[in-house]
Amino acid sequence: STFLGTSFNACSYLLDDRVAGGLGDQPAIAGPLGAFTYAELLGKVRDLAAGLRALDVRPEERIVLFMPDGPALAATILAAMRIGAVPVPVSTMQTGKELSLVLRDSGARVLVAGDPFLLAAEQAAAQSPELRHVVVDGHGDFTASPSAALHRLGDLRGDDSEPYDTREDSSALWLYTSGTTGTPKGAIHRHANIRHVNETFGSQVLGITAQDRCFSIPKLFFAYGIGNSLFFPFSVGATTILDPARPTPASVAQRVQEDRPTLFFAVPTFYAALLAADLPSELFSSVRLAVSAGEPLPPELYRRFTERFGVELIDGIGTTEALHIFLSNRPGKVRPGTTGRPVPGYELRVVDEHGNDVETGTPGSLLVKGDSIATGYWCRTDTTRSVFEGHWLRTGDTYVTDADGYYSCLGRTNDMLKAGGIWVSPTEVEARLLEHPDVLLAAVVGLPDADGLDKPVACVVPNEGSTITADELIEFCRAGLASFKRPREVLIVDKLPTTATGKLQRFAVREFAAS
Ligand code: 3SK
Repeated sequence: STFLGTSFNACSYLLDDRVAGGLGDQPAIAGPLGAFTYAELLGKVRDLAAGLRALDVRPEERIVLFMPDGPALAATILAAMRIGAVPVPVSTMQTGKELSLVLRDSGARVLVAGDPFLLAAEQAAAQSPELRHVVVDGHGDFTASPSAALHRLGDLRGDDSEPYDTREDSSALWLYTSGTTGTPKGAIHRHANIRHVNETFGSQVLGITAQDRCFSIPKLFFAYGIGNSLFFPFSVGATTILDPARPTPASVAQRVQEDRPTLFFAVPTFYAALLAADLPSELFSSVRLAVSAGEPLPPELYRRFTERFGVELIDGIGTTEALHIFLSNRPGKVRPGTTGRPVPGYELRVVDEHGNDVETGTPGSLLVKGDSIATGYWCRTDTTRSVFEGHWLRTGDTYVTDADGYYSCLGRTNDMLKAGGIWVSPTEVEARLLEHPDVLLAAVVGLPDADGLDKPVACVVPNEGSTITADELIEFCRAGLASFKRPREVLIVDKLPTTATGKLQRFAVREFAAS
């Protein structure tokens, strides 16, 4: 009935349809945690779906997934979608405290946690009174929280033949992001959003086919990663290479040599790390196309990577709120130092502070419209209303276009920064520094490193008489924050630049720290 909207379930579309279309024997997943054909994966997903239903998980209920990349995480995401529940894959770089905030914010009653992240999961579960079930993947010990029953993922099974009748507009996936404002918030994605990113970037920019093998450095808990490693390959019957390892040039080189990807995805910081490592120039000979996103790719990195490894590299930009890339260079038509042109299926605008379109060559705020835009943030009405304007999403980036229609990023419109393609809130790092008894004032800004990529740098005013050192403060941040948020440099100063009303002048901090 039109009253209920059009039926569409992302799990059936990504998995059942491949098996029904004759690709059951095609490899769906490769990598160190196991290989699965599409038919085998569907069997696993049905088991998990039945097991989750047996735990009384209802449609629309959130299930937080704190797991490494591998078949278990992919299958659990799909199983949750299959029963109309909402998978919330979250960063495994989080501390137990950060995870507990997400558990409480999302109202999840079920947490699925995998080795080797059980300790942080245990701490989080102990602080999350609404949790009813913790499902553990792996053999590690886990002390259940007072409110939650403990289960093993391998024991979840049953016969779940039919996917739940979700609609195009039903919630399919939440992704937590601290972009745009600094506080983590859950962006709500519909089942239909997943189809849209496949039909746009996946099909029209990557040109993905069943012969492709995708390998993404960003993990499945990132919007960038879940598109690269799950949505694009499964939309055509291609293979995804899932690696639980924390990526280093050595671990990636091994994975590439063993699993021979054809599509490779990373962020500029990782391309810089690959170039700095001693790797054979033929390492990427199986790769037909490399993709960069997360932060702008400096033209020098583009040149060095393409010359050294002989692989085309396209730079694009997406946001968690748009689910994937909506502006991108195209293979064979790259203009280094730009983010390329709009991906078909998206409209872009560059506007001034009054919301009027600016002329070509004039900087303005970038807005995007397309069918993969999130419906909003969970329980953040004010922020939702300022970031989502009708059909348009405010990206928070300042852009300029040229006469040929290429877009170039000039930076963020606010103070947020990205390190290694991941959002870092300066205020969160400052708050951590201020927890140190020797710190009086702190200001954090993003400054380019030797490769031209932004990293957090702090200016700190210590308390009188303190002999605290920069290294001690960096270690203090590493201990209390996800490690990528730690300042890479701390400058000890006598005072911070402020306005007459005492407001921090972040631009002046940036100028000072850069000098
Ligand atoms: O940061 C990006 O450029 C990005 C790309 C794809 C999907 C999601 C994001 C945040």
